[in-house]
Amino acid sequence: LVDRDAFMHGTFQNDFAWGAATSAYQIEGGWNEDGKGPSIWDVYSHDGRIVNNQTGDVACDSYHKYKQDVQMLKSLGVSHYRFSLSWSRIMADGTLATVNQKGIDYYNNLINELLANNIEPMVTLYHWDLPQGLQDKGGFKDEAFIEYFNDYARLCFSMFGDRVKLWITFNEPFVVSWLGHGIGVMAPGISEPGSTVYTVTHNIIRAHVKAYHTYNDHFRSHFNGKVGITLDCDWKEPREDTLWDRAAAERALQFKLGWFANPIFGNGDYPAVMKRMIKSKSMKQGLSTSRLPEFTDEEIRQNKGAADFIGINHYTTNLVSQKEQSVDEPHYERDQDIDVSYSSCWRESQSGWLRGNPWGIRRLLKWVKDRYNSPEIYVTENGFSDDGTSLEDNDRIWYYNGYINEMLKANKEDGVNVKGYMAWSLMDNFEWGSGFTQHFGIFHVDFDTMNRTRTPKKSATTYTQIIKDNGFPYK
Ligand code: GBH
Repeated sequence: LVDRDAFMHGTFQNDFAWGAATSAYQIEGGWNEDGKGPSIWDVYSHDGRIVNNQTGDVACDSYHKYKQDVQMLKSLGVSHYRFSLSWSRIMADGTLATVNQKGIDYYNNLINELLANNIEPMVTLYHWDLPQGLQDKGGFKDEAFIEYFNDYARLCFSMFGDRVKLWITFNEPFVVSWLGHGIGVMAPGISEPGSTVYTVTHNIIRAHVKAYHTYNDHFRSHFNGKVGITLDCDWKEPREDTLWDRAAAERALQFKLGWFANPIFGNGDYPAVMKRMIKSKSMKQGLSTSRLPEFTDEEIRQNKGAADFIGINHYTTNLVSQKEQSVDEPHYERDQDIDVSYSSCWRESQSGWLRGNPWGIRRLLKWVKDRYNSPEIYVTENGFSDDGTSLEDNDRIWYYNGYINEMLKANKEDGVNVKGYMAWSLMDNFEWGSGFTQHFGIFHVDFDTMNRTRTPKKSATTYTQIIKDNGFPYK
C-alpha cells in the first residue's frame, strides 16, 4: 500500500501536532436544540438543495455524542482536534443581542473533555454556517459583516481563550466566495460570478484582519495563543512544460491561494497579476473601474502579517494550461485565461473533484514557503473519499501514507516549516451538497440507526501507527 521506491524514511520534529478535523454543521446535528438559531445551511438543506434531500439535522449527532468523539480521538493517539463552532448556536441570530448560554456550555464541555484527555483544541470560528439572521441583514455582501464577525470572535476569544491556543478565523473562504456567491452550489446559493465574488472576499479578508488585531490588542498578552486562517488549494501543475502553461499554472495559484494569502502573508495587497488582469477585463467590459476592490493604504498596513500561521487544506492536483477566455460575461474563472483538467493517472475517489496525487502536497507546501517567506504552516485538512461500503479502506490508507510521506519530504528536504497535520476527517459526516454519499472518515458512522454507531476503519490503524512513529522511521 505504499510506493516503496518513492518512500522517505524519517520523522517530524518532536512537538509536531497530529490531529483529525471536523466541522460543526457536518457532525453536530441538534440543529434547533437548546436555543440554537438557524444557519444558512439549515435553510439551504431544508430547501431541498442537497442530494436525496438530505440535511445535517442529525448528522453524526455529535451534539449529544461528543464524549464518544473524544474517545475516538484518544484511541487514535492524536495531540490535537480541529473542530468548528456553530455561530448560531452561540448567538442565535448572529448578534450580541442573542447570546445563547447553552451553546457556550456545549463548547465548554467539549473543550474540557478534550483537555481532560490530553488533546489540544484547534478551533475554527467559521466553517460555512452563517447565522440566517445575518444573511437576512445582507450577509457577506455587506461590509457590516466585518463588525458582526468581530463581535463573535471577541466573544469566543473571551469565553474559550483561556483553554484554546490555536484559532482559525475562516475555513476556506474561497468556497464561501466562489461556491457560495459565485456559482451558488453552496449556501447561500448566490450566482454572481463577476463582482460579488470579489466583494465577498474583500469583506472576509477585512473581517479576518480585524479579528486578528482584536486578539492581538485584547487577548494575546494573557492567553498567548495563535490566530491563523485556513485556505484551500489544489496543486496546479502545468499541463505541458511550456512557458505559456507554466505562467498559467502560476496564475491559477495566485487567483486561488494568492487572492487570500497575498494580502495577509505577502505584501498586504492582492496579487499583481489579479489586479492587472481583472482591471483589463473590466475595461474591455465597458466598466469604469475594476471589479476587484482596492484596499486603502491603511488596510494594506493592517493586512500585512495579520496571522500567526497559515492553515492549508489540500486534497488534489489540477493540470492547468493557457487558454484565452471571452470577456462576454464578467466571471472569476474567465478572468484567469486558463483551462483546468485532471490526469487520468491519478487515483479516483468518490468525489469528482478529488484524485490522489501525493507529490502535489510537497510542491504546494514548497510554493507557500517560497512565496510567503517561510510561514508556519499547519495542514488543517487532507483526506480521501470513498463510497463507505467497506471498513477495509485501502485507498485511504494509500492516500495517507503517500501524502504524509510527501509532507515529510517537504519538511526535511525543502525546509518547509510545517507544524502539524489534521486528517479529514475523524468520521464520516455530512458532505455538503453531496449529503451522505461521499465518505471521508477514519471512523465509519452508521447513519441508518439512531445511535449513529462509530466503528474504526482499517485506516485508523495506519494513522495511529504514523502518529506513534511521528512519521516513518526505519524499522
Ligand atoms: C473541504 O474542502 C472542506 O473544508 C470540508 O468541509 C469538506 O468536507 C472536505 O473538503 C471534503 O470535501 O461540489 O463539485 O462544486 C475542500 C475543497 C471545495 C473541494 C469545494 C470540493 C466542491 C466541488 N472543496 N469543492 S463541487
